[in-house]
Amino acid sequence: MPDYIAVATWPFGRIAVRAAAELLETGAAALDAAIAGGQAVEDDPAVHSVGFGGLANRIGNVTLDACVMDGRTLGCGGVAGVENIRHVSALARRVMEQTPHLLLIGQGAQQFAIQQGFPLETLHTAESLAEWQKRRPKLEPGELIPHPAAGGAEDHDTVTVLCRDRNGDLAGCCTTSGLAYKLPGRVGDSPLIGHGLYVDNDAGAAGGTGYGEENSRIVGSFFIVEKMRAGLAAQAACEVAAKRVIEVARRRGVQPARLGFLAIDAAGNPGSCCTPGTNFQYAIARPGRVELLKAKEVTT
Ligand code: SD4
Repeated sequence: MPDYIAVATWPFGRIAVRAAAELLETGAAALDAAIAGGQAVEDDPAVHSVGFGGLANRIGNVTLDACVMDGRTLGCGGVAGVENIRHVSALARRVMEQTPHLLLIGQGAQQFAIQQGFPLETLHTAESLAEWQKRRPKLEPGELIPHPAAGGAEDHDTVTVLCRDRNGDLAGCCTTSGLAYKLPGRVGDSPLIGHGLYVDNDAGAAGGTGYGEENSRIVGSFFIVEKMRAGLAAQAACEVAAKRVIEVARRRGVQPARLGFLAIDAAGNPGSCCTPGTNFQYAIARPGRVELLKAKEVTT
């Protein structure tokens, strides 16, 4: 029986991989474990960029994005721009399992959640409201959003959880409140299959975190999984993706955005990489140990 592995983005990924490992330890499926990991972070009000207590948009609303994917079947589902529903990873799973669709957004996603028995609740905490009041950008008329490379890491942090279970199956979950102070209606990479997350048992699993527009431009997670399918190790595949982000930024004459990539190959070997200045760390759980590791930063 192969050992399990769970990896998750950022230091708060430790919360996710601990929850995932608890299930994987008992022989649970990778999909259940990945969603349990995402949900543990959604529930933590101290994590200001995911779920309850998440970062608000330009007009002060917390709107959540999430997706899930099952590497056995390529089953997947996502939700975007969802207000007042905390467990959006579980909701994305319902989209996958209970509808013929892949992505529900905004009010439609919220109505579906209510039909599925999810409670409506405020996602703000006293702290998240105060933070929004204090830090919301004071923009000139017509000015939209600060340049991607300018946003501090505290303005965008998604939890992406990738798991391989004892059966050798892969699955993943990606959940976030998205970019802080985003324009109302903005959808990032996180709820989009292939962008924020992609998983295929035959090739590997990958996820991204950071400035979503720049990840979407290269369809980062799909890109990494396809590199693994072509024979690259998870680490090499993440490095190729980070280099591609840098190349594309050069072509566009802009600074590379802060982006981190995380992957596991079909055999469960992990890899990670980030663009300059991202300071990307990720958590990893294997039987009996949880570690926090620093991702390699690619410069050329
Ligand atoms: C987004 N990728 O909405 C998300 C935000 C984020 O680390 O990751 N952050 O663009």
